[in-house]
Amino acid sequence: MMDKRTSAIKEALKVYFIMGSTNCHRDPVNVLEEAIRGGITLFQFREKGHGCLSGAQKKKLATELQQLCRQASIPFIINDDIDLAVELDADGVHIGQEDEAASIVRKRLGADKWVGVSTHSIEEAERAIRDGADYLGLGPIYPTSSKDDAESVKGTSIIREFREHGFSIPLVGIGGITAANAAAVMEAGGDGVSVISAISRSEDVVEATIQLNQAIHSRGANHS
Ligand code: TZP
Ligand code: ICP
Ligand code: MG
Repeated sequence: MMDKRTSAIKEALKVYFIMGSTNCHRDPVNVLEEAIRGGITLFQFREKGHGCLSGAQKKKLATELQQLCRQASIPFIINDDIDLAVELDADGVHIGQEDEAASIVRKRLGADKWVGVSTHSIEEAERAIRDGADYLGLGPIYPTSSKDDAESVKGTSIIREFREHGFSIPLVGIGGITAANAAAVMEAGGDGVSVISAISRSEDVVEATIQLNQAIHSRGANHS
């Protein structure tokens, strides 16, 4: 039997929306509102890239987005910024290989918060799990234009390899995922899909989110 924490995380990873002000053509608050209406299951505030906010402005936007998540009972994760996560009492942090070790993040956040780690190899994953990660982000699965320093494209085979290796930790795919290719991520053994542009750049955010939800529940997706 899977413990309650793990099943809650797997459930939350299904439609994982990541966004910051630089990913939106319009007010990020409206974008998140619509994404919530469309049925996202988890949100990550990732304020990065050219022209991104910092200091008080970053904190203000984070607070507004967190408020929306709270109203909708959607967990609110912060990318990289552990200080901000502690200050706002966020539900968790997502870090990459170039950030603080997961063990340090875990100590700072406490046992109840969720710690996600981006990993690109079995070795990185073994370390992240040892260090107390709750879930792993795997990618880029497909080509992406949302991350300048993205690693090489991995395909869905990285998810399959992790499962074949025996990892039971929650896994989410990232990078170039859309409603058209999301089912393949689930079929390979993913617990969900995380997306930036498929939602943030969509003309119709509610509809795009509904489509992603349908895709991960479609035939061919993993129902285990
Ligand atoms: N990490 C790996 S790929 C990526 C991140 C943050 C960007 C994903 O954005 P998109 O627009 O869903 O490809
Ligand atoms: N995976 C996830 C879930 N979030 C990220 N910011 C990332 C990889 C780089
Ligand atoms: Mg990082």
